[in-house]
Amino acid sequence: MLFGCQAKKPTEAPPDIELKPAVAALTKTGYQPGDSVTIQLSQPLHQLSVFWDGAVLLMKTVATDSIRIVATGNTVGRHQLVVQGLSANKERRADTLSVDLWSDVTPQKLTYALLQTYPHQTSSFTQGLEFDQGTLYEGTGLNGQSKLMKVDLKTGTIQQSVSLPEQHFGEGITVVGNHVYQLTWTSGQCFRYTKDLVQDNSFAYHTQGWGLTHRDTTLIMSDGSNRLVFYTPTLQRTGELAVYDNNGPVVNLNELEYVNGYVLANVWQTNRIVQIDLATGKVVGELVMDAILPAGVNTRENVLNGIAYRLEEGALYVTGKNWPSLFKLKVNGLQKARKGATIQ
Ligand SMILES: [Ca+2]
Repeated sequence: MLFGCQAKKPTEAPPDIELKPAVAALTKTGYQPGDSVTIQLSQPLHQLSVFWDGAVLLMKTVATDSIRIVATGNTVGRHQLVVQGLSANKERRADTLSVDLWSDVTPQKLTYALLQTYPHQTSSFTQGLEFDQGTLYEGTGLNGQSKLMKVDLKTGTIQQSVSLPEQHFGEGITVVGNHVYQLTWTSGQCFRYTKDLVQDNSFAYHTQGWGLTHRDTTLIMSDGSNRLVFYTPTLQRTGELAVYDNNGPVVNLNELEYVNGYVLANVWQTNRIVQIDLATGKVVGELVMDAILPAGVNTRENVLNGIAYRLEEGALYVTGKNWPSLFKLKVNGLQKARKGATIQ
């Protein structure tokens, strides 16, 4: 024997544990509201019940090989499906399955016109962009280079700035009331500043920090997934919203901008900005920005990552990491407010 030790007996399951095979399975996990969902059964089940998020959806005296249900509800995201019943020898069998409900909306392609091109500092690794009362704020990233700045729109020059300590990688920013908030990528720290850019507080959170915007006094944060997470101004988490389009979850949501009941998010490593309905999590519109990408910039590396809406003009300002330009756009359809949009 190779190591001179005795061969062990094969491990045997204790006789009182019986491994029960799965009784129910789905042919796929992503559906749209109203889709028919086929649940395949590995054995006939008697007195069968199907529960959708804890509520009875279907009851049958007996089912042999498969059953069909309809994916219910208008809320995108993960739903729980429980299938239970009795086997031929009257033993209880149950399986818990997950159904991902995608959006049933095909995003509308939003058209836009380029109104103006402004200079942008190519040294700015843009992570956040927002207007507040006519002032343009920009947050930048990278360790040792992260800043919060006020920027002169017309010249691109930095009017005022504060640097983050080297260990922090700056991310999204937003202005709520008299304060500016700035996320960090992996430090779990959100810094709060006065509008004179003096840091006066910091708050902890427990995800990565990517993009930041707000609606009223609710902070809305992205973390690289397909979630938007809601916080109070002292970073108490109050809820979240899963974001889906008609092709599945939309991950890598990055810089954010709240506009008229929707959140605009640029999707990391794409030239796409999605318009998310805050009431449902569905992507209802999208902007494809290829037409304005600055020449000579590798936008795989130096991605589009700065969106700021100026309400008084109804104009959207867009830039990217180390881009030489900042663009002012008129986006058709953005001015129309969504009625009854609520944050869950
Ligand atoms: Ca923004």
